[in-house]
Amino acid sequence: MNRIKSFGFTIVELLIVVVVIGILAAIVTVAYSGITAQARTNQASSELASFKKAMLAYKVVNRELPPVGDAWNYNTDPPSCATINSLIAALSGAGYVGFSATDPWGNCWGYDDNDCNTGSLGGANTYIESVGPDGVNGGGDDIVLHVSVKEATGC
Ligand SMILES: [Ca+2]
Ligand SMILES: [Ca+2]
Repeated sequence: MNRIKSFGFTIVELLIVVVVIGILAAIVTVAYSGITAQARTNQASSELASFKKAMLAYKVVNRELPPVGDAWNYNTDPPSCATINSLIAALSGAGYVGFSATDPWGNCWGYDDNDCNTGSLGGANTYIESVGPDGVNGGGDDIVLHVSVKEATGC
């Protein structure tokens, strides 16, 4: 066997060590990315729950989810930032602050308000959502939170 004089290992032994280190590094990388993805999903759910809490508190005072007397829908894919920024401004004006316009993947939250709407949009759900890791609407990874379910009356 050819031995490297200073270490006493064969080339084959060194190659095996390198391959084992590579496999371990790959396992750690995959495990870490899975943990990161789950953490982001949990963060998105937590932030959506915070939005919902503030929105329902807003409704107690204003008798309607923002905006009053109109319908907001993000209408684009991924969601435009204008709608969520308007929601954040409305909540901020009512004293509910600290909300980010973007989800953990850097896309703006989608917000579709139908609360208290009349006409064709009357009685539809109001929801706020993240389009998820894929950055587009749908695909099975969206995180959607209904804020108010079919409240078209009593507003
Ligand atoms: Ca409304
Ligand atoms: Ca998606």
